[in-house]
Amino acid sequence: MTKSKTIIPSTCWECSTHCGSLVTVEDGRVTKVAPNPDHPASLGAFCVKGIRGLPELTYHPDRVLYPMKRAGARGEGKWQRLSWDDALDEMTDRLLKVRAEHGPHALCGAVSNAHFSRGVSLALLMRAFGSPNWMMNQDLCGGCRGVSDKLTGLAMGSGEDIPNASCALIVGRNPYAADPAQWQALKRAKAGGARIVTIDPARTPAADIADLWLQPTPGTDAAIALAMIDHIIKNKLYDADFVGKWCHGFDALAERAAQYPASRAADISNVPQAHIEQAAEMYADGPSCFVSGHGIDAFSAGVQTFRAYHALVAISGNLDRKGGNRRGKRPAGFTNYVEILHKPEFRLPLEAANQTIGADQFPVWSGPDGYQTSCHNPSVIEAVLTGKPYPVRAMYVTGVNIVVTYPDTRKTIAALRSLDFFAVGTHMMNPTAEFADLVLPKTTGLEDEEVSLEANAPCLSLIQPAIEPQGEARSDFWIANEIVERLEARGIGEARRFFPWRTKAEFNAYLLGDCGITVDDMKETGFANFPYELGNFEKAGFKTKTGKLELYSERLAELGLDPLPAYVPTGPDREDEATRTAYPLMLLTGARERTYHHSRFRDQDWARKVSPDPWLQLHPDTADDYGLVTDDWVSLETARGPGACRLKVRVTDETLPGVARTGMGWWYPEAPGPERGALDVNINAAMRYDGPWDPVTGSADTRGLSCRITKTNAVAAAQ
Ligand SMILES: Nc1nc2c(c(=O)[nH]1)N[C@H]1C(S)=C(S)[C@@H](COP(=O)(O)OP(=O)(O)OC[C@H]3O[C@@H](n4cnc5c(=O)[nH]c(N)nc54)[C@H](O)[C@@H]3O)O[C@H]1N2
Ligand SMILES: Nc1nc2c(c(=O)[nH]1)N[C@H]1C(S)=C(S)[C@@H](COP(=O)(O)OP(=O)(O)OC[C@H]3O[C@@H](n4cnc5c(=O)[nH]c(N)nc54)[C@H](O)[C@@H]3O)O[C@H]1N2
Ligand code: SF4
Ligand SMILES: [Mo]
Repeated sequence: MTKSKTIIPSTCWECSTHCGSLVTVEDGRVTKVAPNPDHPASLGAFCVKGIRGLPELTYHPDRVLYPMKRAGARGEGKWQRLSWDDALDEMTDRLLKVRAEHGPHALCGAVSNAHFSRGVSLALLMRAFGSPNWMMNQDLCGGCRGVSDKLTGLAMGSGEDIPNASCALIVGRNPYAADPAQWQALKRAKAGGARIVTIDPARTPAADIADLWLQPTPGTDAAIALAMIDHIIKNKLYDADFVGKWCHGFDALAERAAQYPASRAADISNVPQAHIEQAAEMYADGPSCFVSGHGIDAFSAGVQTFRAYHALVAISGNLDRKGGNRRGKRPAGFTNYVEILHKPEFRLPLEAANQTIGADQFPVWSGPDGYQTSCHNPSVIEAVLTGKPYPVRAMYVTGVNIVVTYPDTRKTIAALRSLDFFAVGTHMMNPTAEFADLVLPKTTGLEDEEVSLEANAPCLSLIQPAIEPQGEARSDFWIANEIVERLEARGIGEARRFFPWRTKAEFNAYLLGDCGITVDDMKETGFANFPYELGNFEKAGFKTKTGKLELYSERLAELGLDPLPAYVPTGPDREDEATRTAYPLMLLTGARERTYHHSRFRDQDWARKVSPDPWLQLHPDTADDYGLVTDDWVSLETARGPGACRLKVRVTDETLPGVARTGMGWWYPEAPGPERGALDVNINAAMRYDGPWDPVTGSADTRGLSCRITKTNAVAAAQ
């Protein structure tokens, strides 16, 4: 007989969609996670990762529930349980020892992003030790979009107002797999008569529902965007009033775009000229929103590609109007996570901050003036291995599986193996945690409280703890605070300056400030709406040097970089003839699957039943050339790559001939440690991280690489 049953409105934080959830708790145990149809951003959208992945992670029999210390050699898989007090004392002392020997900069943190409290907690903890160094994986994710958005002055993030759009331009985004709320909104808009234009080399569901699908050669999107701009300008389809009032550098942009007439872009991209012109006309006949994704981000021309699309948004007047792309909204008095990192009171002295690894080469990305103040990751890995520009000897990695998700797995492992001290916060043992000296158990999204500002409603969301943490799991915030307490106890009083909150409740109250909404206000529904104004450009302004939207970027000009959007050839276009012949296919990585979140849930049976192995899509003509059929295994190598990766062929005309398209994040929890398949089925084992890099963000190419495949008879190690 059930004694108690409650339904708690919360928010799923397994991905950045942040769907509103309803969590059923019976007798202290979560028995169901379901969508919250009332949530203003997700509107009832949800996915299997929230329904199954999160509860199964929380109750997984192999979950890390206690702090553990390495009992054998590094990576040997021998562990010894220890108390939190001992774990935290040891971590503090080991980090202080490295600091004493090599200076504060020898400490570095790593986290996935700064969208939750864990990013801020980690970055501020490093600052409490005096180190400006922390890594996040945005260079591999949405960093090029973020930086272009900032440089241009749009401040819109994604901000798509799909429900009110007459046209949605979807570029390099697979919302069917990546974002159920966005996908639902697009399907609704389509049913309501909106037109969809999709630009993707693969035939995704978003291409299937499109009124016009452009299938470009990967990496050529900037040429298409510039041609669309050219067509729009030449046919006077732009918003002249908006441009006159708010844009800087229109004539220079027009001149640049004129170098890319649709006929030239057609040659570059292999998309028919008429389709490029049609796409321009459909987008110009707005209101239109720009729906962008990872397919044009995270590569060595990512910022310029986004600059071209962002210029299109600006000149068409689709910024911050109904049906366009909304600028970031928030209730007055609310502080967002990333802002904390830029506030003077939480900053290290400038001389220390200037030493952030990467700040000299990528000042718009790294260091005090950088996007999120974090490091350039590949330069950190290099610093660990070479001691240049200075030694990095200790790391604390939490909520990111860098062995699997950073390119060049062997190099990452070599770096981790060489550290003096390495701690990992995680829920499950994964290939990164396997190399740790200390493993700390983290709370899941069913056990923690978090406040979040949602771009897509806009609204505030609350993640409510539905249950007590399993075992001795603790939040990243709690861990950071405990270490800061120990620093104070060891006489490092200034540490507290960077971490003035002692509880998560205090921290959340700080975020909410005097915005008029409290955590209690959100407990009943899981969210709170707030009023906002559209198109308030006079009041909100543009945070650029000229105070206008910079089609011509003064900051890029100052840095000696191209101030105007440009098409920069990447991938095979940069290779010599011999390399192109030896590596004749073009590799696309990162295709999302509904079942997994990057490297997560590989340890859940239901997910492995749906998708047991990493696949490689090949066009039937390409498969024929190699004599391959679906379910054959191949070994894939990239030009000058560090190794091979095994993938299972899937023959499909969804992808272009000559293109090899795969996902990311594969490892086999059941395979032998410490790598657990990370050097076998993980695409990053076959990829480089040492450039070419985007000149602004330092992003390496996660797609568009020249590669070759050979049939292999070896079956998966795990089978
Ligand atoms: N289920 C699930 N959802 C997720 C995630 C997950 O792991 N699993 N991860 C989340 C995260 S962090 C991210 S960053 C997003 C990523 O999700 P998306 O933003 O959708 O990115 P991708 O799936 O990498 O690529 C999107 C599309 O870009 C196309 N593409 C590849 N190269 C090019 C190109 O050169 N030009 C153009 N126009 N298109 C190209 C690909 O074919 C693909 O269909 O998903 C988020 N949502
Ligand atoms: N070659 C290639 N590499 C890529 C990409 C690509 O497309 N191609 N994509 C890049 C992108 S866009 C991204 S965002 C990164 C992702 O890289 P990661 O952030 O490393 O990926 P995840 O597997 O999502 O997260 C890893 C760890 O996060 C921890 N974690 C923290 N909080 C939570 C939580 O609340 N729930 C759960 N379940 N786990 C949590 C878990 O311990 C998990 O092991 O990879 C990047 N790497
Ligand atoms: S899309 Fe899925 S994983 Fe992401 S927040 Fe929504 S339910 Fe959670
Ligand atoms: Mo991402």
